[in-house]
Amino acid sequence: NINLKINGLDVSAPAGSTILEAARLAGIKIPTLCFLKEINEIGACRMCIVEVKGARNLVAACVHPINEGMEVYTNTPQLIASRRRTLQLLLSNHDQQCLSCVRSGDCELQQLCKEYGVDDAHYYEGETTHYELDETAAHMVRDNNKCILCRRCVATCEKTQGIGVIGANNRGFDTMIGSAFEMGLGDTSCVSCGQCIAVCPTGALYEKDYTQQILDAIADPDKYVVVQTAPSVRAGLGEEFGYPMGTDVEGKMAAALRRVGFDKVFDTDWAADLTIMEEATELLDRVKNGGVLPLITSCSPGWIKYCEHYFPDMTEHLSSCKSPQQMFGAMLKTYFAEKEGIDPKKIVSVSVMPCTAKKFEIGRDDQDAAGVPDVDIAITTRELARLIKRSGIEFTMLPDEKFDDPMGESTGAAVIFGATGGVMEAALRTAVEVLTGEELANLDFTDVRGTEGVKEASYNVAGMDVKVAVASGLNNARTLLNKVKSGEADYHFIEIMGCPGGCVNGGGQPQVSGDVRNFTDVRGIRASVLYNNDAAKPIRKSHENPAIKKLYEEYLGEPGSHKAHETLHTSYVK
Ligand code: HC0
Repeated sequence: NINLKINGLDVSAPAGSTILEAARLAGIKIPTLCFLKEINEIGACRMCIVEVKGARNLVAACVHPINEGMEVYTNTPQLIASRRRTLQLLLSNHDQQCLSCVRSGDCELQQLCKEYGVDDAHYYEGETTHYELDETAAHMVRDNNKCILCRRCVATCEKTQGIGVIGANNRGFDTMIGSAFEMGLGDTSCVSCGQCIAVCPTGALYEKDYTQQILDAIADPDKYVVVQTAPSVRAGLGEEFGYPMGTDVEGKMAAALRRVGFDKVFDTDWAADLTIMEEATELLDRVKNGGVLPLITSCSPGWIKYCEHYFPDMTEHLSSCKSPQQMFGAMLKTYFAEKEGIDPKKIVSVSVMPCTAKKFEIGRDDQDAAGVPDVDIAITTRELARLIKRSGIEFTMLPDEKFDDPMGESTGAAVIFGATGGVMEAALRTAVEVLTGEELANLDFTDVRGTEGVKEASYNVAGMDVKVAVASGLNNARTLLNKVKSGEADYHFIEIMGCPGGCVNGGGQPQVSGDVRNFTDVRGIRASVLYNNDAAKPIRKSHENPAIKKLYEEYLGEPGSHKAHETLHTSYVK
């Protein structure tokens, strides 16, 4: 360890730590705006500047390493004045429409202005920039009038996702974040993952909000409005209501949705079990009949779009299964509608997802099993929180309630879909039992758990070595796909999720400010909710879900049947 003094206190921190990290260990907060650990370590915003005894200039704590005997000061009057000036300068070219801003209350710039006593006065006269909103993408809006040029979004798009469709255009005062040739985001090969929104400190990036359309549909007596909730929403939503990260709010969420006024409160998890039935059947079919291997999962729409744009020669590896979101919508408007005698045209199918790419997915071709869209409106976890608040519901006072039948019944295999490796584990639980004809003694495939970007495992099943791999985050996906392409790896089955850590860390989940995110295992903590939820379930294998068995008996026949293919499968574009 290295010994130093911070604000006169003796501090000891591991060698290689930055001043920011050492201060954090000592319980001293140094403000940051641009810093994102391992992604955006550029020391550009100058909020984290500190004094180091003997140094000629102020240094950026986020990138400056500690040394033995160093003396650091983090809160001198000079530093506070400097940070105030930085904030005043940022505000001098910021639209300051805080009241109407989607981030008001959890904006990192607003928070720092409050802490440093910087108000909305106009500190500097002079020219300001004005930008049109970019609303060209299906899933989000870019408002450069609120951008502080921190470049977190740029770094995330390029490094985490390996995409890089946004960057700094122009120089000096005219610098703005945008796409090449100032194209609209919707005209680029952006995959709609929303990871840029998740890291934005201000209201410059936000999802297209559909909460009002849902309230309008609910108020319309001619509409039958049904909601489904993705696995990861229950693991994130609580954060919007003050619960600690890692709180499972499944029961309160179901209660809230009922009080918002949905006619049925169903669960995407039901359709995740259905996906496993179809996908395991497809895998076994490809293995037995010499089909294209490896089979790659198709439930993450950001990943699908990425594959179509960047690896078009690999789309034949993709499972033909629609995602659980879309399978749910397809069964809602065919099976459920027929069973209940409801005209599918009257049904408004709403999904709540931790994902922004789901807004894009609902508009893809061939996602309309009943001749109308499988899903009409996809909202994020954040929008759901707004919907609940706008409906005057005291979330924390709600009882725990259950989902409705039949499309609310699910197994432990389904809920883990939201964590990287979860779809793989769920598929293995079913495929292994089908292949061997025997019950698994242990359902936990721990090799594919955990938040590492790429995981590999091999299982001997009925005398055959089944090789699997799991990747999350698209830069990791690229690494894995290149290994497959070059022949270096010969997997049978691959799970890919577009967001690092899987859906629990999706672009539609509650935003986590930089000063928390940089020091917290957000993915692991949220994933633990799903694994605990799984462990507590009486049924933990998709093929044992009674509601899914009934669906096959009453409607679809066998997994992989003609009817299943018509309603639950799709194709891809190159
Ligand atoms: Fe996911 Fe899904 S698990 S993509 O990660 O497969 O968004 O949570 O809903 O569709 O089930 C997201 C999460 C889902 C789907 C499911 C899958």
